[in-house]
Amino acid sequence: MIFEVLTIFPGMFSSPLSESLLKKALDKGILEIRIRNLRDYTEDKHRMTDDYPYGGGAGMVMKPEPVIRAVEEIKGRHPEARSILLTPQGEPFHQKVAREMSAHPHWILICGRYEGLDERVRLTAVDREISIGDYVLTGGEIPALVLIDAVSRYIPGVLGCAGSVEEESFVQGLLEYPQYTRPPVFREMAVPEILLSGNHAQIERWRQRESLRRTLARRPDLLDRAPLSEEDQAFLEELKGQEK
Ligand code: 9D3
Repeated sequence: MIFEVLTIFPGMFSSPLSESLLKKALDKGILEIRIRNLRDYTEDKHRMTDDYPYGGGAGMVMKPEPVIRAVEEIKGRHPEARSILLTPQGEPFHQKVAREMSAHPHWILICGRYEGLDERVRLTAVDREISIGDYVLTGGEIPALVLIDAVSRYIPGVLGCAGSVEEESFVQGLLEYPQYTRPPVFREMAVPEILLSGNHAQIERWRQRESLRRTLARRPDLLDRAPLSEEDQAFLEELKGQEK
């Protein structure tokens, strides 16, 4: 999978991509990330990427030419590449979007800065617009890293064999159950007996119930969409009855 990132802050990508699983995927060659400095696509002597907004107002707007030049150059060489603009006005980013993106081999990620981007960039060079959530950031660089991280997990060979992507409880629509490791007692807090029992059927049942308990307490909205068995539903009703 190839990600081409268009940014005026290429330095923001160095350390996140030089650690952990993404670094390993880059080293293995199953992931390729090309960070492109938008200043390199300017043609004026000051290499300007922003300008004043027509109609006035605070802040600056990203000029259209460098971004459009960069996207067209990449698409000229790679006609299958698709472009995404990271913007607060975009479609909300979810696991489903990450999974869909993983089916396509070549992405161009456009990181906005300043107060926004000249509208003609959207019209000419943007295939999709994505936001990572309802909070205000300083630009699209961190959102681009979030996309790369979430999508790369779907590339075969990125995760260890331990965690098959689809197995995770979040993907099944519930929050994860509590995890424990040694020591068996820490500051008088004991690991739940059931986890030491070796009874795998009982452990599975306990974990499922803890997932349901947590999801009901913290993210009840997820329960509307989660695939729930008769037993799950009965347990949730039992929990709801215990309130007050
Ligand atoms: C002037 C009004 N601002 C809205 C409160 C405009 C604005 C433009 C650009 C505010 C923030 C940004 C920078 N953010 C992004 O480029 C961005 C973003 C975000 O801020 N939140 C969630 N997802 C994303 S994706 C790109």
